[in-house]
Amino acid sequence: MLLSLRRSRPAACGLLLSLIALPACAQVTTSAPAPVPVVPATPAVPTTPRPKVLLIATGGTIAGVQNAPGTLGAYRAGTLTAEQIISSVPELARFAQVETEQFSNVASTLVTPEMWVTLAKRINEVLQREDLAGVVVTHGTDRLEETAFFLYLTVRSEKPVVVVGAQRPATGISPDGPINLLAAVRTAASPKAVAKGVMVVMDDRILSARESRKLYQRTGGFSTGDMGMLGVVANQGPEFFFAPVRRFGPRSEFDLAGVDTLPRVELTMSYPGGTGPSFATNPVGVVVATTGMTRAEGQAYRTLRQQGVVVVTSFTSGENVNGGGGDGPPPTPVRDTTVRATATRDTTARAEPAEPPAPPAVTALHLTAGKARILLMVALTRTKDPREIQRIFNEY
Ligand code: DAS
Repeated sequence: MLLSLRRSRPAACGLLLSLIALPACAQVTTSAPAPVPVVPATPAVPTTPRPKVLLIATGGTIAGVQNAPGTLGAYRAGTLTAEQIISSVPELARFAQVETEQFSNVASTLVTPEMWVTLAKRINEVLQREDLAGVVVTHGTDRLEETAFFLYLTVRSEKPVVVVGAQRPATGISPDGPINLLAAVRTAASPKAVAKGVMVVMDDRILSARESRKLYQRTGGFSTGDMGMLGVVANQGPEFFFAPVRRFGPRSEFDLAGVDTLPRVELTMSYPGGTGPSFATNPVGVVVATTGMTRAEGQAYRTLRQQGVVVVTSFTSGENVNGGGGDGPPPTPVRDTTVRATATRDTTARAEPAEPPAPPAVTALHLTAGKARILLMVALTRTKDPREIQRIFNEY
């Protein structure tokens, strides 16, 4: 039932009411609804050919449905199908011919690295179609930045790939999914988006998948921080101001042919008083988020390196750029052949036995530990040499 304002009201409330003071001055009552202008449900579709975009749906809040629609209540992510999602945004037809494919329909916490591999292979395959301008992947926001970064590393095409989600369910109040989807499709359909790498489009912002992060669970929550946006989806469509310059797309060396699973890489954190991890069975690699390690942590990670585990350090904020990059000579490998001298009471130097050598640790450049883990997993499909992996971290 609709609510309307009763017209007879106290005189003092006249001007005020027409501005802001509705709750104080107006009596709210129910009456027959006023006629509402009829808005055509389907916008005029241009007769000129529109670019083809494939929407690959994986689930998430953008496909979420509530038990009590139109409330702030709980909802089930990954409920609407790809077809249902696009049919709720008729405006899409003005800008693209959208085909759909249902890859999965899950909350993104259920997306696994094996699913990344299958998804990336599928996108690489479909982008070979000459008639396809680009791909949009709909995805839950909880793990959106991870999937997008994996695709950034492994999709070897210049065509636009846009990952998009929503912070409010499709049946909620003011859902952001429809406008995000429209912006994503317009971006994927645009020649301006070619050779920009995999992008995340949320809240009219075009973000590089390398840098995009979910900072909070409200609209506007995706950001690239200091690194800035690539562009904006304005009324007239996507406008780019910047382009990424690191390795991605056709220049990526990561070929997933023959890869079905990714090497096991663990994620750890260094903290005051920390002693470092120990594993029942060693992983192939470890990424540690750290601003600096305790002695015990340093020793624990050194032992892991001695045992052949590739160790990557990432600054806790993900914002640091010191380390293995730059144009200078590569960092001197840690030789660990030093014989340490300990001063004794009678000042005679006594030699301690040398520690066994440890391969160097790898430094992540401006990557969160979560993204460094993904790059390490992908790098380990090609090499286990930490110097070569440092080269990869310097380039991507
Ligand atoms: N947190 C939800 C989302 O924002 C669910 C998910 O990630 O799938 O999409």
